[in-house]
Amino acid sequence: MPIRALELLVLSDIHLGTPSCQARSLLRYLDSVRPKRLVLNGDILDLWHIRNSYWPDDHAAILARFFAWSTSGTEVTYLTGNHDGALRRWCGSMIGKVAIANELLLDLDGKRVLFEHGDGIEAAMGGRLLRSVGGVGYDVLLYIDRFADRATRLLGLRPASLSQRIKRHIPGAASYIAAFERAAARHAHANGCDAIVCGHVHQPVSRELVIDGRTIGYHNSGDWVEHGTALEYQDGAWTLMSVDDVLSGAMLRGEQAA
Ligand SMILES: [Mn+2]
Repeated sequence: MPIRALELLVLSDIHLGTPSCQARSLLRYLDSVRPKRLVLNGDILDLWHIRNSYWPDDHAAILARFFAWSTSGTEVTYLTGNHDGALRRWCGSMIGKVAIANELLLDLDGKRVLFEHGDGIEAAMGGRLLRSVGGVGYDVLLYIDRFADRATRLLGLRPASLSQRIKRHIPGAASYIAAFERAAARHAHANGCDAIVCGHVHQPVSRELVIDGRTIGYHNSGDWVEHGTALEYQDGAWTLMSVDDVLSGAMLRGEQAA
C-alpha cells in the first residue's frame, strides 16, 4: 500500500480504551498516510472507561504511532473532548512534542479554520434541543453503547448501529445533528472564521453552510467507533476517507499501473 503524504490529517472520537474502538482498522489507515500536521480532535482517549482497565496492544500502538510521528516531523495537537475532558487542565502544556489544547486556529491557504471537539458547542445549544433527544447530550446517547443491549431492550429497538438507531427512533435526533452543525458554523462565523472542524456527534460530513449570508465550511471527521473515518486536507480540499477508501484506492492505482 503506498503511503500518502498529507498536509493535514484530522481524527476524532477514537475512544481508545473502549471495546467499541475500531483500532485495527485505524492502524491500517494510519499505515497508509504520513501527515505534516495531525489534529486529534477530542475523545481520543476515553477516560470515562478508564476504570475498566481495557487496553489492548493495538490501542497502545495507535497512541505510540501518534507520539512517534510527533518526534519525526509531524506537528501533533491533541484537542480535548468530553470523554478526555480530564486532560483540559493541561491545555497549554506539552506531552513530549504533543501540544494539548482545547481549540486550534489555523490559516489554511488563506482561510481561518477553527478546530474544536464540539461538546462546548453542544452545551451552548441549551436545554430545549437537549430535551429533544431525551434529556441528555447526543454524545451521551452514543456513549450508552456500553449498555447498548440493555438500552435496546428498554427502548424496544432492534440491534443496529447505535447512531442509526438513535437517529431513527429518538424524535428530533436527525434535526439535532443539523442544529449542531448550524451552531458550529455560527460559532465559527462569530469568531471570524471561514470554517470549523469538529467531531463529537459521530457524523462524518464535509459541507458548506450559509450563515448570515456568509458561506462557512463545516467539516466533521466522524469517529472510529462505527464510521471509521478520517478527515484529510490536501491542496486546498477536504476529503473524508475510510480504510475501505484507502484499500480500494490502492487497488485502483494497482490496476491502473498494471
Ligand atoms: Mn465527544
